[in-house]
Amino acid sequence: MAGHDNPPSPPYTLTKIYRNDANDVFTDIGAGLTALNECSLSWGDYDNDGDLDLTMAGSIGSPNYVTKIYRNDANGVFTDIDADLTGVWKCSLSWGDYDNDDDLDLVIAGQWYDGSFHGACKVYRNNGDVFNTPPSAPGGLGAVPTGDGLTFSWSATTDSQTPAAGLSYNLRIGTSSGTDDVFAGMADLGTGWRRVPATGNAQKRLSWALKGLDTPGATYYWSVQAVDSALAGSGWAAEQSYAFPALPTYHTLWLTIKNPTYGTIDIDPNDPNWPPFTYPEGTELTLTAEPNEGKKFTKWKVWDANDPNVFVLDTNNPIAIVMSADRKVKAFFKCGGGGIENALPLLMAGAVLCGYASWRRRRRG
Ligand SMILES: [Ca+2]
Ligand SMILES: [Ca+2]
Ligand SMILES: [Ca+2]
Ligand SMILES: [Ca+2]
Repeated sequence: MAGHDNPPSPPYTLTKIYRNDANDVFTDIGAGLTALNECSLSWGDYDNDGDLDLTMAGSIGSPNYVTKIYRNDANGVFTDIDADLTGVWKCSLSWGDYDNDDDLDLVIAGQWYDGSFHGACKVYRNNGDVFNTPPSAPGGLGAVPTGDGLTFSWSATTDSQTPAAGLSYNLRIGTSSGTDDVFAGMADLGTGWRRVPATGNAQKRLSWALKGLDTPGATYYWSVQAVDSALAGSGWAAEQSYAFPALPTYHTLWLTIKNPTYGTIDIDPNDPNWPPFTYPEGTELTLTAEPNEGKKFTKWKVWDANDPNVFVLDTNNPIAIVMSADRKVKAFFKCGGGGIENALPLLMAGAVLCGYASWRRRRRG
């Protein structure tokens, strides 16, 4: 951090590095950096030795402005390399390998002064002779459904320059193989070449739970890459996919009755006219009755076909039933007075219709 403080006595500006010591403890490492105001800072491993170096620009007391690169010499020592850069304030700066030669170059923009103020926007090419190589692709990929989404995980990987703890990870997810239309990786889908000079979207995570990825019938194709401290991306790990089972969403079953008082629906798993499925435990089954020909809905009676002792009587329409076990169900609804008929679950020409019921089921998270 850098900028203007407001203590009772000087110095009024400061630039500090706070080391994250975990558990919300941050410790000033006393890096001895030039104090700046109206400034900007950016980390990047310009010398490809695997540690993050620091560039900074700003005012050291207007109208004196500097732009500096501090090389990270480990153990909290940062050395000003006296790079010959235009000093600017009210500025912005950023690392990126614009010429694709595997070292980080620098872009700066801001205001400089030579008796009057001028704007500057410059790209500085890094002419060093130590070059970065990309990390190895992560392995150990896995995805499991969790709540209303998927949790993706992978194993840490390695890099020839950046220590494993300094690597970040970048996830992509698509609805077909080789795409990232669900969650963009902002990297070439074939090679992993990074289109943005940035750490990976998963940062240092080795697993990431993303909500909203639970569409029945959808298959999600995904991969992950590692990004090193010079912002180079590895190739993509071998693509994985996770498929949610397709669920039939609606069945409209016409009820026929001889005496137009009651209707029945009977899901027979052996009946080729109806999907031969069992409703799995946890499924929410919604039954909607649509009485026909002036009849009035009055009551549901729903059996568990596996256990005739389990049934639901309900006068609400629709009703929702959560399967307490894997079950086949059998339902009747009443739309008038009289006795129950043993009707067939098929639309039969010439039969009198009481109405129809629609079934809808969905997975519960
Ligand atoms: Ca470095
Ligand atoms: Ca470069
Ligand atoms: Ca270069
Ligand atoms: Ca590297």
